This record gives sequence, C-alpha cells and structure tokens, in this order.
Amino acid sequence: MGQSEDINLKQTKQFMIEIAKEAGDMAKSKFGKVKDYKRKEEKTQLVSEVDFAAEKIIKSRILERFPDHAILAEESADSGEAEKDSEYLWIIDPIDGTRNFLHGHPSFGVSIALAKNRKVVLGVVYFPMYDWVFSAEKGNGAEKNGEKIHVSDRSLKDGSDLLGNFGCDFHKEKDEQVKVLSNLIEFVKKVRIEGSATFGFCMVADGVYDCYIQRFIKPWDFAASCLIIEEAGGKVTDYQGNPWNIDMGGKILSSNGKFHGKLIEIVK
Ligand code: LIP
Repeated sequence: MGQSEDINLKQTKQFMIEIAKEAGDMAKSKFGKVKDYKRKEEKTQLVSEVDFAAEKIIKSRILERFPDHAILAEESADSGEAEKDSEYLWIIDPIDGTRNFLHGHPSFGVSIALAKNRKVVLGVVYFPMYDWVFSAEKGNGAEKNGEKIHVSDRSLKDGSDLLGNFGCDFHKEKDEQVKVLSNLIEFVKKVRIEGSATFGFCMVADGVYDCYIQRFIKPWDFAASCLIIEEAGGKVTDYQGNPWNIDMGGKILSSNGKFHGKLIEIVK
C-alpha cells in the first residue's frame, strides 16, 4: 500500500460532519420534489440525480483535501477509485435509504466512513430530516449531535420490552429471510422494517432498537454505522459471530451485545 501521512482524526471527523451536512442538506432541499428516478441493474434499487449530486459533493471535498486517498462510493463503485494505492479508503453512501427519500419517508442518511489499512477508524452518518449527526472515532466512543451515546441495557429477561429492526430485500431468498424474521419475532416481539440499513444500525447505537439484522448489504451501507454501534458499546458480527469488517459479505447481526448469541442461533 502507498504511504500516506497520518491524518488528525479529530479534525477529519469534523470535516466529515461538514461534508455529510452539505450533501444531506442539499438532499433535504429536494425532499418530496424528485419525480424522476432510474432503476439500477438490480431492478429494485432506485437512484436519482440527488444520489449522484450528493456523492459528487462528498467526493470532490475529500479529493480537494486528500487527493491521494482511495474512495469507494455507492454510485461510482466501479470507477476504480477504490483500488488506488493508499492506506486510506473512504467508503460513502450518499443516500442510504434512497427509496425512502424518493417516496417521502424521512428515514434516510448520508454515510461516510474512513478506513485505514481496511479498518474503519472514523464514521459519520447524517440524517438531514431529523437533524441528527451520529459519529464515532475508533477507541473514543460514539456521539449523537455531540453528546455521547450508548446502546440499550435490555436483555432477554426484558422479554417483550425488546425492540428489533430488520433490514431486508425480500425478493432475494425470500423464504430464508422470512424464516429469520419469524425466528426473531419469537423473542423480540416488536420488530420494525424501515428501509435504511444505516438508520437501523444508528438506532441500535442510540439504544432505541436492541438489534438490527440485515443481509445483502454492501460496505457503504454499514461501514460508518457499524463503527458507531461498536463505539456505543454494542456488538456487530457476521451470521457466524465473526467480528465485522469491510470485506465481509453483506450478512450482519448487530445488537446491544446482551443477547447476541441468540441472534446467531436464529440465523443458522
Ligand atoms: C439500501 C439499504 C436498505 C437495503 C437495500 C439498499 P441504498 O441502501 O439501506 O436497507 O435493504 O438493499 O442497500 O441503496 O438506499 O443506499
């Protein structure tokens, strides 16, 4: 890997918050107004000019400041920019929850992560419609709008108080996913399905949801928010219980850590 200078993580986190807000506030100004959108190759995935415009803002700001860094961004994932010889990789989802955004559901967010030698060291997620900024620096905790956050304390003994979130693309391996959801409902009686992975993850970090499960997601859907959960005291693994990383497949279990073993059992 190419040698880059060490960067100041605190200053860089602040920079990430600024650019996430710039892109997110632009998206907010278009909320409810976008009529034209396209289907991606995968037909259920939607994209509009706002995703591209938000991504352009974020990438251009990053490259102005860190011209040597590699970038993996959802709407230009095939551009080759992720293969640049750098120890730093930016992982960007300009709008996570594009369908929510296009259909007028406020749960969508701008997600930006920075990995050093493929380990995520900074994560920022901005939800423009709620004015929430979630952020985390590896080893230094997680924050929402500048205040420290922590996952919930609820465990299996709290039974019906548990609240879960389930991310899905039911058209893919539908029976398998319905089975996992059904198993989850056995002990987490209340489960939401909200349509933005990063929203589900950040709500676990903030102690709202006690767990979030999803398969078929990509690094840009989870890189920033999984660091935020971990730094908020929660646990994130693959379906086998191995610690998460940006190169894992898209099957993720996240929780407050109090009943993670049970989650691994139900996805077997
Ligand atoms: C979406 C996720 C959603 C998942 C979709 C998709 P996008 O991200 O947040 O939860 O089910 O497959 O990946 O495309 O809106 O950025």
